[in-house]
Amino acid sequence: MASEALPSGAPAERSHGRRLLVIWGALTVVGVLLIVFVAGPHMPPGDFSQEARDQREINILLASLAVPVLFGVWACLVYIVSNFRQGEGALQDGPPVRGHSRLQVAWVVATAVVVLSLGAFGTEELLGSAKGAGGGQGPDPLAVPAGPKLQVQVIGQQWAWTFRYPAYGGVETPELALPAGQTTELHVTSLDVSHSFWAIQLGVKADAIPGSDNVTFVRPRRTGTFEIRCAELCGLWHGHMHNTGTVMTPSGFAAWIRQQQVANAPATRTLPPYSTHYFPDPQRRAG
Ligand SMILES: [Cu+2]
Repeated sequence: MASEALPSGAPAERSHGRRLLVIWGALTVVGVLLIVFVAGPHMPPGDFSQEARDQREINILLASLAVPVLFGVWACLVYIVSNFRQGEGALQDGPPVRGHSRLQVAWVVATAVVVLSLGAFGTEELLGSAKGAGGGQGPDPLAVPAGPKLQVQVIGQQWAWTFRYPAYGGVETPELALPAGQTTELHVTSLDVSHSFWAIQLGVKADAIPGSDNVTFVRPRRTGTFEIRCAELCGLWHGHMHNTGTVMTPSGFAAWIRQQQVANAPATRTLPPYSTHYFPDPQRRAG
């Protein structure tokens, strides 16, 4: 019944609105500061590469945008429940509130601004920074990094990863080691079903699809270990398909690859020469 509606702009309503606005504003400021300065530096994926940093910044941005929405809903809920509870013995509903054009306009405008800004930001990121890092699309030819690149083949199969270094006599290992400060060109493929190679802290994810050579690049900035997971349900033991990779110093990597060559020697010695330089000739390239 419109006649019983609270008159828009009444003093009591305005003071409730102002109080709610102050509570919401204070919660939002504290929440955003905590997200940016306390949680932010620890947010995934990490700081191993520029891609990982970019992804972390996007996570911080999205979390910061979620804070005012979340606290807005919580503040309204708690404030309304604690201030406008129906007393004991009430037998009928309170009067309905109809129409609050300023609130409606503010709600539509604020929502539209958030959604359209995120849409514009996401489009710019997709178009402007195609560094070839994952997505299963293969690299944008214009985004292929310049300079020498270490080629590593990443082979998924149910349910393990194998890493192959064609430049080092076809060394093959279940461990992924990369030198810091050097661009690596990862060629991701699969022997059986679709998998997804996800080096989490490196910020790299690329689909591993049989017959496809899915190329992605990464330049680790520092040494340390990172997680590798299969990010696509690939069968019964999909959850077992994880591993730990290592970023080494260039000299540490050289020593490691020599060890691997020695360990691989009994196998590679007996193989025909071309096998030591195995690199797949894919049925098709991704992208
Ligand atoms: Cu899997």
